[in-house]
Amino acid sequence: MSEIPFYITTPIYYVNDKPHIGHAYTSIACDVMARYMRLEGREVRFLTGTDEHGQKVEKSAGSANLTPQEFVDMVSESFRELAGELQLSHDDFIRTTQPRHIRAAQAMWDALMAKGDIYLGSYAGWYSVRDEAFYGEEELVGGIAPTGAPVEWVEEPSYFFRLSKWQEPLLAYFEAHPEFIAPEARRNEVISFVKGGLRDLSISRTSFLWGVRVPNQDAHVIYVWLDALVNYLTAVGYPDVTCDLYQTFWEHADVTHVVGKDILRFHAVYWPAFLMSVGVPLPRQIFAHGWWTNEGQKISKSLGNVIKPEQLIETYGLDQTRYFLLREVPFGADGNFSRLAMVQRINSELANTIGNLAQRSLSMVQKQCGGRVPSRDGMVAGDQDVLMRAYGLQEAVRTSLVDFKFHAALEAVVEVGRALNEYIDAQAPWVLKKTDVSRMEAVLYTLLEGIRCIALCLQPFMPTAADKMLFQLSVPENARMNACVSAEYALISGAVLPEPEGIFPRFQVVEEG
Ligand code: ME8
Repeated sequence: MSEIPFYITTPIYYVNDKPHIGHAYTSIACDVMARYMRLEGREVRFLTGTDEHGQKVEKSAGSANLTPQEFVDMVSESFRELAGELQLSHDDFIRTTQPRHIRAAQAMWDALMAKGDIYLGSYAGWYSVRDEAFYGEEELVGGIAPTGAPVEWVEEPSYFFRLSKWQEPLLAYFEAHPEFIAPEARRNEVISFVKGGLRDLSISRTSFLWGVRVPNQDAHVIYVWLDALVNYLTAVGYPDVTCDLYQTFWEHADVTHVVGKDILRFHAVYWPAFLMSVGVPLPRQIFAHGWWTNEGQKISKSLGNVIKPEQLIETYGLDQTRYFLLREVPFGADGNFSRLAMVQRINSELANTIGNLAQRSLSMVQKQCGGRVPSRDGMVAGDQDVLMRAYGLQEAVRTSLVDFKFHAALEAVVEVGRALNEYIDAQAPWVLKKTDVSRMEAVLYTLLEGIRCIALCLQPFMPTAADKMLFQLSVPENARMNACVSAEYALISGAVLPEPEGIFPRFQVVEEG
């Protein structure tokens, strides 16, 4: 087990619009990792928050007839509420309009300037407000950005960052740290982008005001991406690099930024270049996950098919929503959201496999064993084999999560659930109760112990349901770490168990339309 502190971040979300399923997805993934690492016994810090400056936000505030400050206060609050609804276990929620961040962004500017990496020039080129990104003429496809966003011609005085100077150091870094950008396919894309040549980057704007002022240059605001990326440092105390928070969670930590593939370039090229310039250590990893579509279509406000996380939670339950999003699609790949797929996953894996197993086993223990953990005296080698599979989950989940393979970790857990269902059918404890009570008890003990391992492994994914399962098994709070998925922490025969209750209800498929 690694003793190195773990710092994980979501992107900070733009407050131009309300949160949707895409934001929920990234946040849930980070939450699962944060919870998992805490259960590993590591020191963890988990950051999320909102990106509140820039032209896009300024325009949205104007359309809403609010001042930018009123607007960002309102929308940022809806992201904070979402964090609560998703039961995120974040340690901090950062807003780029906070004084601590303005100070950090300006300090970063000063540091880049002191290194001689900023110069004054003028920008003439294409800009997309929707992407908050500059595009070269050759990148445009039929007059619009490669992302499909409209662009406008911009000519204004601007400060530049000497990004071109960092092309070779970046390539050398990628080569020396193959884990820096994941998954592999994304890493290759970034490498070919950097090999294609890096132009210096415009890092200030003069045509609007809603941003962090460039120190001593009131006409300029800092480019929103430079401002935004610094948030990860602000939240650990930058520019005070001697403080405990910075020392623990930046200088000596595994820092992981989880982002959608849309914003990988900013994180894997610009961000490390800024950090190299000022001599701040680089994060350990940038993981870019895939993109969700809705019933096969791009999710967009104009198509009117935005999926609101709170509606999913209301209909299917929070744990079920968290489970589906991470189970359905490998984390680096694109995914398609469909209600049918969601109901099928919930019914087959949660209700039929895990819920049913727990319900069957626990209610039999309640009736046949007086509501106490049964005796293991009658156990045979076959039961031990079943338990070894369950204990093997500790390692299976660990190796999957190290690579962000949430779906594989959950598959391993469900697989043990299926094996236990086969075991219960084959052993038929309802027959043994008449023929061999000692064997019946041993079988029920094996089942409960297997369910305990499943519940422990599900904690980061489905905190409420896992807690209910562990409560029903009378597993104390201090025996719920990942290391407890082992024989050493096995249930103790005779321990009193509460009345069992169903955990995962089945869903009826309701025809829509
Ligand atoms: O880009 N599928 O903020 P943003 C999967 N402020 N993930 C999705 C998604 C989808 N359909 N839609 C959004 C910004 N996301 C900047 C970030 S960080 C220093 C600044 C998720 O509000 C995904 O994580 O546009 C994506 O990267 C992020 O939301 C973009 O959020």
